[in-house]
Amino acid sequence: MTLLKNLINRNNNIVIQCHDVPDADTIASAFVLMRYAKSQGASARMVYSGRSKVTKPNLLLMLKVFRIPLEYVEDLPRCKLLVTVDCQYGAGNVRRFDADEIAVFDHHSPEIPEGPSIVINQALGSCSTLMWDIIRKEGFNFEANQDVFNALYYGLFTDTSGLSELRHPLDRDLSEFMPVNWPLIKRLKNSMLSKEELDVVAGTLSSSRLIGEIGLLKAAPCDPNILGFSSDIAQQVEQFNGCVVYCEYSGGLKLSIRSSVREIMAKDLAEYITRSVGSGGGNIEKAGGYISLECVNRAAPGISPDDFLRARVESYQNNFDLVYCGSHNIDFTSMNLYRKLRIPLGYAHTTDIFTEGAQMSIRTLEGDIDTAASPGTYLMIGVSGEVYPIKKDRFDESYDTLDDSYLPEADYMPVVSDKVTGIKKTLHPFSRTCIPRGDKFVRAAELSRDTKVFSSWDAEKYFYGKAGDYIAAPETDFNDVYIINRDIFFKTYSKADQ
Ligand SMILES: [Mn+2]
Repeated sequence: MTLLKNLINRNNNIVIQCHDVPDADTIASAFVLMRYAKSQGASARMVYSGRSKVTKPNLLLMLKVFRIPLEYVEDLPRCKLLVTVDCQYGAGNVRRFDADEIAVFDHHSPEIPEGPSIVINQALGSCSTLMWDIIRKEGFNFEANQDVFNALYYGLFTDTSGLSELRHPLDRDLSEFMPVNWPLIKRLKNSMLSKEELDVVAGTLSSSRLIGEIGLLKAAPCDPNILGFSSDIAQQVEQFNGCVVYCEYSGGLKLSIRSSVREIMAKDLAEYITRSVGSGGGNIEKAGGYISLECVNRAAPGISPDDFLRARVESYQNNFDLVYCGSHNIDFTSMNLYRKLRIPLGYAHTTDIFTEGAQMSIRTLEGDIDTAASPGTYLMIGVSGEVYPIKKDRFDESYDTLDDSYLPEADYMPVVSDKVTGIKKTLHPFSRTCIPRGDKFVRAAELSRDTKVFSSWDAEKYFYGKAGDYIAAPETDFNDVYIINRDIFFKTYSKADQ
């Protein structure tokens, strides 16, 4: 029996708790859980606590239009089962109440020990995504509960700055699951700001400093949406090639990050700034992150969080190399020679998956890749589940095929969808095994500094190598530079005699 069914079967009276200072994500997560519990014959109530009641105009509107019975409580009598959503029981952002049994559903970094009823997936952009994924797998009828779906969509929408910071393929899957009541979402979306918050935005914008070529702006403590809103404005400033807007937020600093040039991808800047002191992610132009004060104090005792952040923004700009394919001066000839191991990889015929001509989108952990189904195009599946299209001619000269199916050791099995019909298929049933033919040699070296490689065929993205990853080029063409992830490098290459 699944965790959720089990919890509900054993407890017919459930208390679902949102975090203090609730947001749309925690409210939507509690709402779907309450509706699901009721569909299973259990009764549930939704509560939140903390120092203040909800005042944000969009949230008041959300509670009203979906008729969500969210109760503010100062105290809560001991209950049998307490479920916290979008937060972790015992953490600083949720008031602690007594209960016989605790369950947790969240998508923030884990702050509590693991347990049988603790479900935390920090790869997801919203807790709404987590709840939707769990509850749809229980066979819940979303068609008959459109209000719940609209609430979840809005939860995801607000936690990802209007879907612009979708992190995980499941976030995208939720955003496309069913038609949404867009006029309603639009109304909610345009009730974001109170007059007081407009003043916070004004204060933030007047605090801007230029660090190297990146704008750094500090906001008074505010809702993350206000940060995102301010950073959307700062992004458009000519002198800023990127910007970082931040404020103090529940035991740390909350960051909103934007990029305006090819040389900076917002998600990499977010990851760099928060490395080992928090978490960060997003996409090319927009990203978000969080730095924990406790981690900063440990990593840099005596340094204020503001100075720490400033130093990170500075060092990001000084600590990576740029490599432009076709015009670099890297000395590959002096690097070690490596042979590509003949280990099995996966491949799939695009026309086995969809009919010829279909426009397809491949959803992978690295993002979406678009291509058309054609007899001349195959998909390659790497040892870690990475997917990329390859021309049939190139494939035929490089690989021998086997009849076995292929299953990589991947966290997320790639999904392909027809962009017109929306039909989605898992790649696994179509994948077969192939083995690299002949000997492929590359010159490669370990990176001592973070490096960005700009290829000639992608004007928007670059390959990002962290120190410790490998930079490589085929023995036959030193202009075809690429980065190989350290783990994948050791799995797929071995040192060759010079
Ligand atoms: Mn959330």
